[in-house]
Amino acid sequence: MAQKRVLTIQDISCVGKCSLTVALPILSAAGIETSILPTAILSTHTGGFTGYTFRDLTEDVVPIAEHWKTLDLKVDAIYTGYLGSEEQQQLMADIFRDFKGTGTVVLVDPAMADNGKLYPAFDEKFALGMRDLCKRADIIAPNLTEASYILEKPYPGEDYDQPYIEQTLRELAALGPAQVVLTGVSFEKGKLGAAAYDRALDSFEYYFTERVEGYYHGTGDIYSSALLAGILNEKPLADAIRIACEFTVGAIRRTRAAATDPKYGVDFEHELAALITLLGE
Ligand code: PXL
Repeated sequence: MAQKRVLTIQDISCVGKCSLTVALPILSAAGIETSILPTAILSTHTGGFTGYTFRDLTEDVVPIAEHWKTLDLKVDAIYTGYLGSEEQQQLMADIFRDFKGTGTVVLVDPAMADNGKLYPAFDEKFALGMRDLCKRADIIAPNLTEASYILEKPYPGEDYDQPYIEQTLRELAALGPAQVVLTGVSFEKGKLGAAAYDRALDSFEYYFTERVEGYYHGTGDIYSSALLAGILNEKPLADAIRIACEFTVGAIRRTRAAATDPKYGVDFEHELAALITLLGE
């Protein structure tokens, strides 16, 4: 079988594992060739660190893509995460047009917010740009905060039920994506997981694991990378969300047990062997 290739478009945070520094190793471990387009270079991610540098790479996007167009580059998936500017959100439409072939899956993780708040670099206008990008995706993977910004609904905090989640999933799918995976969903104290909706089948899937106390940076990016690894390894959506949940919580559990500072990211490296096993089952 031909090796699959992903093009992933996110920032490089030099310290504090997230975005490209987790997507690359996870997709590689899953046997997927991973091409990258860095959106910005930061000394650290923007959550929990202060004084970080931020070099916006927007002006490099078009020349890089123009060069690739001379290569007849084929990709099985395009996966966007943390973007550096509103202009980049618009440039992604051109990237999707130029590199999306038959069968290419476009996954948009609207990495811009968590816990009811936008990340420091972003405002409401950026959030609406992310909504527009989600319209062009096949699969989106927001958390509940991002879903609220995209749909311009109040953030429900922990005050929601299954009908609310299913309505939210349907509203997100109505924007365009055929499949929606909502992360950080909990209906029961001590449990946390993901809810997914497949528009063509009009079906919902859920998967929960134990909730580990604390806030762990970069876990949304780890989740989306593992989700895409599952999808490209031909897993049905229900299996892909389960594998991504188990992988992510495994990394969180290890990090909690080691009591390391969670802003540096979670120990997903020691879970890669387990991920490979889950993908091979
Ligand atoms: O994990 C999401 C993320 C990615 N990239 C940067 C971030 C964050 C979250 O804070 O700051 C630069």
